[in-house]
Amino acid sequence: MAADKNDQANGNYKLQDLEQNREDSTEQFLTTNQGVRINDNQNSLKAGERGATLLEDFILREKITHFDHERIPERIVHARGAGAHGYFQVYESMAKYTKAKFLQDPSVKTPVFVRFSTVAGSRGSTDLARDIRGFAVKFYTEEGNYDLVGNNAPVFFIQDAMKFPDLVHSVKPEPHNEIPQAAAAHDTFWDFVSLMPESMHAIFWAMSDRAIPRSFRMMEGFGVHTFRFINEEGKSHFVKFHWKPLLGLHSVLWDEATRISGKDPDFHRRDLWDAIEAGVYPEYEFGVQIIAEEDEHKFEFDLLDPTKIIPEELVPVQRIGKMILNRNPDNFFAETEQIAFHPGHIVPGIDFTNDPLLQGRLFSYLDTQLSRLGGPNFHEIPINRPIAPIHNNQRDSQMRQMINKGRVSYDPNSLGGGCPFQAMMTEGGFHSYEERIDARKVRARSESFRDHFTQPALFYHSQSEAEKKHMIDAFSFELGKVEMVAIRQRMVNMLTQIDKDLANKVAANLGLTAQNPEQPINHSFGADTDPNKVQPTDKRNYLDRSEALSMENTVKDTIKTRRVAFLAADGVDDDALDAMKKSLIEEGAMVKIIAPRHGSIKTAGGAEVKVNETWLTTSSVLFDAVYVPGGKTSVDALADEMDAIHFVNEAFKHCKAIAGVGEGVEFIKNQTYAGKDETDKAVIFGGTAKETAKPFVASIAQHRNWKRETAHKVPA
Ligand code: HDE
Repeated sequence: MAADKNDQANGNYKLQDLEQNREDSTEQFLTTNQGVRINDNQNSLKAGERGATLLEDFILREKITHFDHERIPERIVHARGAGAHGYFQVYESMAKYTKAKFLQDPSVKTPVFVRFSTVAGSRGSTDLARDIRGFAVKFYTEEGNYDLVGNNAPVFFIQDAMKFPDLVHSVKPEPHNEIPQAAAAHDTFWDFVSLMPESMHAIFWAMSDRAIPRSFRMMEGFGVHTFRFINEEGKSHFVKFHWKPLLGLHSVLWDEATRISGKDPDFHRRDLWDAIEAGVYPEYEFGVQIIAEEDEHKFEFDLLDPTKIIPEELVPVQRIGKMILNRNPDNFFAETEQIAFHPGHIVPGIDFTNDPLLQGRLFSYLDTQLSRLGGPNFHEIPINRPIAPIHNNQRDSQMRQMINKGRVSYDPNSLGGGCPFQAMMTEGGFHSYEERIDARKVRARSESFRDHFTQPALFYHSQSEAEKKHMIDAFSFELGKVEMVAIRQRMVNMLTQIDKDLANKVAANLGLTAQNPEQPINHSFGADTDPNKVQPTDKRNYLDRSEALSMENTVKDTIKTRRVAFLAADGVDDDALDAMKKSLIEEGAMVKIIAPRHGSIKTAGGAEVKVNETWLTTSSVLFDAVYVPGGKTSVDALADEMDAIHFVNEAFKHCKAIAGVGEGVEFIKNQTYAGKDETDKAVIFGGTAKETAKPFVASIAQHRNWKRETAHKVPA
């Protein structure tokens, strides 16, 4: 594992803490779970060689029994995920706003474990589903564990926890036939959301490119709810949390996503693993939007409403620290599967608001671990164990690890000298923020939550033309998979409330006409309220555009960890191969040689070059760019190979950078669609690899040439 030797130097106390549970079988005897050495692991104990197996065989029974019980329930949502260890450091003390210790001292490295996930699919489903991604971070702080359980979208589909089971039932596979897996594109989901105008903002994020990220390392994270920072004086500020990836925000195309799902359903998981193993550690800056308590009501939306963002143009995101993921788990089950996140795991200096979605989450996460991990001692599982000491009077239950000494398990006591003591606030004792409450007990929703259309419109209007087109395609695809025409119609009618042009385009693709709904149906405020009082309010306009919402404006100055395919065969030109490889690797890219067979190929100069993949084992959709070096016999072999031609065409279709030198130029020009358009700046031809490398690197850094998408239709 990467960074192993440096754990100590890293100051990563959590990794040291895990050491006591790590097991390594190297040079060890095979034993039973009782430590008895096993002499035959091939045969069960029988009454004669051909006789029945004996009940007495404790070795067989132990082995099979353990196997029979290997599985635990998968997470009800976010079942599919991948995790990594790392650490977090604050840039400068945030003492002005919060007393949280891990946000005070820039020299302190706080260990973290991060789990990224999709939401709807099962544990074995594809990484490339169109879905929101989970972005959950556990900080092992010296004051106890703090979990920031966020998503890669800053808004959620519902405003009140009461609706969560309905939302999840609607998106999960339909109950009668368990179809479709890991997809929102079916009737029950769109039936539900088309009756829930409050879901529109999150729906717009889910229909955008953000829902098909290129990598977990290239997506943002958001705490979603408004939280509180509390400082030493007890003063509260509202805060929204952000994660900003240093590699920028990048997505794949939907067509590509569906193909990746077949070629490598573990694409994101593998990408994270490979980057960490290669020592190119994923990095994210931690951002906060801070709002003074007095400004709570100054916005045209409610800070407690989880379907709203605070546009960065209204409150800038301050980048206050950095998280680096530098170590893969040793064991997926022990760490990534058993980690238990809970928004209620907070530390002094951070507190909740009354966001009704957050309030419901505070119940759900502890509860769900009881059935998922089997009992209330899940905090003792190594990955969940805090590095801060635990002392309390909780006792017993399944799988208890802690051996509590003494007679006393109650408080107050005199027999134990009154221990363990309550901590004063000055001693780090957690004290909930004393928010003033003076209210009636009601089952209701605030009127300030009724604007559902302004922010999806802001989101849509902030997208680039390419991104808008992708959203129209996404709505058309998803609704095209809905069988009930009435649901499609209700949904396009809802879209007219947000953007008429979008609604008309989607309607046209569905063979419908978008109509202004006389009154959008809204059940979300309660069935027995006067329907007129609960309708969404009309769209407003407090901001035309927010640059931060478009991925077009992201970082585009690096090709670190980008995967580049070199298509080559025997006779490939030595310089064309070596010089390009050197230039790309210098910039941090990952180069793979794709050839007609495994083993190695021989260059024109007689050198042996190891082959990484063949046409059979890989595909262009698993790469960011393609390069065809010269060398006559090499290029002739490619020209004979339909899969090689398809490889380039498909990369071209998906708007990727393509380069060729020497005879490679002729191959691209004569055999593929990529050579047809001389104005296409992301198709680069050169005489030598050296002169071609620079523009090629610049094109890969641009991620995609979206213009190509509208200019060319490629039958690949
Ligand atoms: Fe979750 N969510 N959620 N959620 N959520 C779970 O907890 C729930 C919500 C999020 O990698 C479950 O341990 C309710 C918002 C992530 O282990 C469960 C509501 C956000 C993960 C649960 C929400 C999230 C979960 C399932 C509405 C973004 C995966 C297994 C009231 C801020 C964490 C588990 C991991 C997981 C409940 C809404 C993010 C059932 C009731 C909003 C990233 O407890």
